[in-house]
Amino acid sequence: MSTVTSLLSPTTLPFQFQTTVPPLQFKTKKLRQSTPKMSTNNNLNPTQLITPITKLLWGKSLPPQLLISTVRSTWFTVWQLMMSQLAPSDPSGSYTRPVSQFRNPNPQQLNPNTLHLYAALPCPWAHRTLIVRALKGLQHAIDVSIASPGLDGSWEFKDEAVPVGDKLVPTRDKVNGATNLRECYKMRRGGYDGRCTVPMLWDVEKKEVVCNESYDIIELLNSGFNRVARNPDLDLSPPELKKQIDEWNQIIHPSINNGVYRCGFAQSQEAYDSAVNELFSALNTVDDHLRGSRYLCGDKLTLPDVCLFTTLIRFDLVYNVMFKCTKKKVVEYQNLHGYMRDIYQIPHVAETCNLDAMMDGYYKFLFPLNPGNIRPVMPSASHHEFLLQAHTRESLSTSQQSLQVLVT
Ligand SMILES: N[C@@H](CCC(=O)N[C@@H](CS)C(=O)NCC(=O)O)C(=O)O
Repeated sequence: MSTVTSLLSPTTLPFQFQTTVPPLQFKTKKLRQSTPKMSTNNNLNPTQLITPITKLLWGKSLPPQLLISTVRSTWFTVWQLMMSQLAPSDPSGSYTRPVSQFRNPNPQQLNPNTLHLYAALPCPWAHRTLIVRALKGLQHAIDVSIASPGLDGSWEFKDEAVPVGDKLVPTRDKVNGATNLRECYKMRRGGYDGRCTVPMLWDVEKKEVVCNESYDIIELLNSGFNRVARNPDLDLSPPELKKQIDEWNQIIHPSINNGVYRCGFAQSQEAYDSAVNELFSALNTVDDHLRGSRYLCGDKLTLPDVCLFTTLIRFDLVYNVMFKCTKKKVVEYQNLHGYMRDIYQIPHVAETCNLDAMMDGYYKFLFPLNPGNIRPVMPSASHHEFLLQAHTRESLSTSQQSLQVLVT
């Protein structure tokens, strides 16, 4: 991936330009005069450099037709190469999510006091684990290191960011002192050469990856460590709701959580059409259901609600625009937006939602889908203040039991 990224570094001209450019030697003096000064932080906007170079070589700007036809074919080829590596697809161009390598942790064999969670704020899969950790009251037992997206597409650890209110912010690697997540994965006995994804649960004593599959981690946090949890009575996956939970998971994971990625990473029109239809049909099903039910499985918040929430909170901010999930915004639905605000307002949930980090993580770092790196303005209905507005969904609850447990 770093090879692909470096091929596309902003300072590299498309290949065909390089081959057609006449030798530069005898013009270097003039070039130096007409090249704008580098800014002191080396943060030069490449267009500042390219325009004077093309003027110097051709005497004027490049003809738009030449520019467009050359860059179009070059860019499309490189985009396909890059997507095939970063977002693998089947022959029809549909995104196929790679499977996680470390699964099914056994709580009997784990000591919560030696566990450490690696997460990142833009990532919806990591976000699930941060929410369940907070709702269960496990923050004191299982500490978290929060990675930031790097320019080469990897997860990095930087110096502790200054907290904004009570929101979680990126941190350094608190247990391994690594500068990026790959280093941590590689520290396990036997090393590691696969995808280095967040969330990842790490055993500090054994220096081992315990699990890197978000649903396994939230099940573990929900029921595996009640002996140390401050909120042991909260059960987000109670046995009597297991059947409903499984049924919702079978809709929400493929069609919504992964569905938005299948829209954004589609590599053919057909693949996109099929993903986007499936996504909005699932959102309609959920919205209809939520008309008469406070949460997906009734009065009690359960794991599928947490999973749905982390996609919904990013939907209007990111997926609607960048992943082309354009049929509707969450704010336009009758029930989904109130439902999302209801969950946002559960104590400790808003702390896990760093809306700025979410926007930056996608628009500024998911380079293949937004090569210009421009971050659009945050929609007003996605602002923290708006999310705190009344939702009136309490009236759908037939009992107060679930809330009493949540508010401890
Ligand atoms: N199946 C995993 C997916 C996690 C995942 O895709 N995480 C992304 C961030 S949103 C990641 O770390 N990607 C880095 C990579 O693929 O190299 C889970 O649910 O835990």
